[in-house]
Amino acid sequence: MVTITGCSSTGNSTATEHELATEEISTTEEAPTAVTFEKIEPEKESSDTQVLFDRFLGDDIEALCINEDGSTYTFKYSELPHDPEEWDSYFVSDEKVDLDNDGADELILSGPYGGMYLDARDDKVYVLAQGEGTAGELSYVTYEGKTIIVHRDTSHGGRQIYNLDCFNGNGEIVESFGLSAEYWDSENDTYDENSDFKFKDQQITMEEFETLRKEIFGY
Ligand SMILES: [Ca+2]
Repeated sequence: MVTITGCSSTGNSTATEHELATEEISTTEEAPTAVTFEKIEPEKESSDTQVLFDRFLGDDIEALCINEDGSTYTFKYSELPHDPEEWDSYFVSDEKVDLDNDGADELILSGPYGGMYLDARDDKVYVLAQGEGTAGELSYVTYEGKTIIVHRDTSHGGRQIYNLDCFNGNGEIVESFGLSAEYWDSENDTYDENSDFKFKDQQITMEEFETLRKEIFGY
């Protein structure tokens, strides 16, 4: 039996309702000509969140991290390593991305294993996701119109595993799924047609795996 080392990134799949997808559209016969998505007052939201991020970066407030087991811890920005000579240091990235699909950009810190994503809500700053080791490298992709947070385990032998989590603006995972190839017994450490490929817990073929990897990750 083989055990995957390192952190599991997506143990929590409790919230699986497709809230974002199902919350829509009351049908009216006379369809309006203009679509009015932009009216969700993002201005105020983004300025409020930026104030919270600035307060965190200024050490005025702490960030709160909620672990998968429900335990929590807080930390100040100054408590993270910031030595440019050290590989495990954190720095503010100038990337602006709405990582949880709520209309406001998150704060991205570059750092070890992909760094850390911070979300501001309810007058607090939360860790939305962070790099969890070489078996849980953090990144994000856009897939089917949503920003999806990825933890990948692709730098070790025997497997290529991607865990994908779609968050909502409350820090909840609304959809969690995986894409993987496993080839633990492969002598040259590559997969072939007989390897074990899965997408969303379903067995798929090598060709389907490669098509999905290309579609989601671009390679
Ligand atoms: Ca957001």
